[in-house]
Amino acid sequence: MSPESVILNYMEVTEMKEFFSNVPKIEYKGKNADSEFAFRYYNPDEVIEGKTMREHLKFALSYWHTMCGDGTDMFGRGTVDKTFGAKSAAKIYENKAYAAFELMNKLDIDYFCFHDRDIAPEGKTLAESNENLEKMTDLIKKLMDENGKKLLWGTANCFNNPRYMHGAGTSPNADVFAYAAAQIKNAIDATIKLGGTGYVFWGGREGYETLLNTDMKLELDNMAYLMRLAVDYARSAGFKGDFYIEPKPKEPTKHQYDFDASTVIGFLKTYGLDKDFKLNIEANHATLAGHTFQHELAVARINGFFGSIDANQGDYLLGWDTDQFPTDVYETTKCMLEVLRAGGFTNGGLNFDAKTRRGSFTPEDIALAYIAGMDSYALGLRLAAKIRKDGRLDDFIKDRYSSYNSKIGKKILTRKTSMAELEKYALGLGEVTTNTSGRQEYLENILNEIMFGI
Ligand code: XUL
Ligand code: CO
Repeated sequence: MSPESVILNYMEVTEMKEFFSNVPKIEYKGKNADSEFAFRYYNPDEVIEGKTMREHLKFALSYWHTMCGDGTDMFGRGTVDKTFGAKSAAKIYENKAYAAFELMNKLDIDYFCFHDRDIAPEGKTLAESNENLEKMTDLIKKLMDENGKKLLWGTANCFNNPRYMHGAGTSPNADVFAYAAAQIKNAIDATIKLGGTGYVFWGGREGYETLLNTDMKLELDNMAYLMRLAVDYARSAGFKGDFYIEPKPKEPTKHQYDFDASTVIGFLKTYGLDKDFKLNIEANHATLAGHTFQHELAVARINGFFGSIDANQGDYLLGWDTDQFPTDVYETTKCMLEVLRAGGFTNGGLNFDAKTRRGSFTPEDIALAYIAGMDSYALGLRLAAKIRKDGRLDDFIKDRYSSYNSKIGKKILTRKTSMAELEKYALGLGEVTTNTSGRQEYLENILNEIMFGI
């Protein structure tokens, strides 16, 4: 077999009407479903904690992975053909759009997310790129209206083109800063045109390789200024949605400035951008930063920056971003626990920033991957609600801090004490004899019992 024959070709028919012809409309069939093309746990209309699963989960398709990613890695070319049966660039991008809406319909996904260059090709000049974007957003807007689909968020790809080799807003080259600003302006216009409820800044190459050639302060100041310009422009153009920063610690640069949730919150506060931004937390970025996904979500929530989620998972043995579809139900459960604790999504949602493995190369694999991700999140939601209803874990935490409900503890909690009073109290204690067990293993067993108890 020649290498080419491995590449999957959609039928070479440009007026092709159906791109995922072996994928039927996916419906909820319950856990005894007799087909792999069914939801076992995602029942969109079922009500949990007062809202339907559809309203809780707000699933989104990631245009870049699903309509563009062809499996290319640094050791080999693509294994999947994402030209969708077309030959010319114009037709390829048109067909990507038709295929995206077909897939969203079949999977019952209401939202999508895109980078400007996912939906329309880059032209020879910025003006040409803008024109391409304008044409493609006309078509996508029409398809959104016809199919009742919504844009969760848009963004600009300011990392792929070689001009961004040293960053975009953090480039040492002022021309690159200007080009990035122009590109972001147009991506914001496209987001507004499509009624997007969010605009994301993921710091593609906003970071550095070595401090030997880097003025970190100037780069951070410039990055913040670009965000300020973007926010002010978007608000003046009528954008009512949320802005998000998506933290990631490394890759592509050795050190990405938006390292993790805490770093980003500090950055936003330093530059007075904290009123304008929330966070888009990605599972695999959290683990690359040495945190759990739940940690990053909790940091966002307790600081008032909970916004949206890039739902995927990494591989704990690998040090890079594998963007796998999320199937680890412990993780989806802990994630949905944080989402419920945050009061649910407002403008945000669950965007599958995930791709099938290079060897899963058929159109059916894409549908099966989404089904796996959606069912895993549906399970996570069901289990998170069960954990809250059970109450033992919440009660344990409440009880663990009960020493703050009376006496000196109450004075500390109500901020009504002093160093002198605390010293007097401590001297009177002799030694602390009141510590109680953290009971971690017992709590882990309760979690298992709630999740798997039969
Ligand atoms: C890269 C990543 C991006 C952002 C959008 O790691 O997650 O796809 O989600 O630019
Ligand atoms: Co992402």
